[in-house]
Amino acid sequence: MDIAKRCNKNPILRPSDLKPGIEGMEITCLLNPGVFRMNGKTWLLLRVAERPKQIEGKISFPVYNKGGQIEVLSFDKDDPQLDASDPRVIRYKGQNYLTTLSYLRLVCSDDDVHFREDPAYPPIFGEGMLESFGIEDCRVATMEDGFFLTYTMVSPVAVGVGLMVTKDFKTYDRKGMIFPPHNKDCAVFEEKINNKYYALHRPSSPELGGNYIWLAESSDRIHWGNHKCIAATRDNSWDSARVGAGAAPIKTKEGWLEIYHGANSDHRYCLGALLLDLNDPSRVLARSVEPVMEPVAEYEKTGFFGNVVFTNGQYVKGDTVKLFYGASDEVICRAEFSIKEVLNSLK
Ligand code: MAN
Repeated sequence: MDIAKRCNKNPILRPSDLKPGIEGMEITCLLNPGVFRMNGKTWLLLRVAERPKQIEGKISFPVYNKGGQIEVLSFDKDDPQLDASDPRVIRYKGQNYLTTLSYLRLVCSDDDVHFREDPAYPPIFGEGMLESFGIEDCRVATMEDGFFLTYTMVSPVAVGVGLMVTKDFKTYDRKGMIFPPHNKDCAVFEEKINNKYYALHRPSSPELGGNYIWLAESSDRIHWGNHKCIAATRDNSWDSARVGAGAAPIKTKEGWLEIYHGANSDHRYCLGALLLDLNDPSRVLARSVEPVMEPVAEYEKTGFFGNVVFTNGQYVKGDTVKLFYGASDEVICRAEFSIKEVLNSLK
């Protein structure tokens, strides 16, 4: 059952709405924004994915080299050593590469439909070897002492979770990798529970286990421990292959409500909900049997990588979750959920 109310202006942002941020590149995709409210406006921290204009018979994409400069790698499409069956990631001689380079870019809006850039807020690019394939899918936790940004660091050696802290989105304190590989989809709870910080994260365990949602605790948000698996994939279900947290859990009277993504083996990405105990978030009180949102709109079914609705950003106004999401790994959309309706769907 799909209980999302989609914005009738969707998609609200497309690659052609912005100018490329890296010289010589095109914007291929806009994806999965982090969301926060600041100065009475809604802000999206977009993941912008770029690559050079593609030439017939070749696959070319940018990476950062050891000196931190952009370098373009190029492969022949008919090279027998190349596996280019996935538009997002290719394999050549045993090494994986991303087909685009992602960085983060801020846009803001007064009406949640028309977004614009403000030159006072510069883009955030990957830095250093652990981000040489880019940075992606940033969650923004709005906390008493600043904004805590958790994002995916991608490089030839790892996919892991990085943390940056900012008070103004003009300067950033980079804390490095807080969850080592393979890990992504990290959402920090926006307040302490019994004097501890909590975060959801998604390690991958290829031999035993899989791509499951875990909970961790911390006293400083940099060092995390007491990890517990709270949601595994479910056989023969819409979330049979991978699950991962969306944005920071929403505090409700009935528990922490988390909107998460799940995919099956066909890489069809839907959203569902988890309800966690207010005092002990490792206790799962309820979980969606059916998705609360599925890729059903045309822009969710076709695009750079079709059949995807993926979220890692929202804000709450009364009973409404204003959810922003990436559709088909290409365009940015908005939908609303009634918290009451989501909670009822869990009963
Ligand atoms: C997966 C997809 C890609 C992403 C990489 C690295 O292949 O989610 O979009 O770029 O992982 O995180």
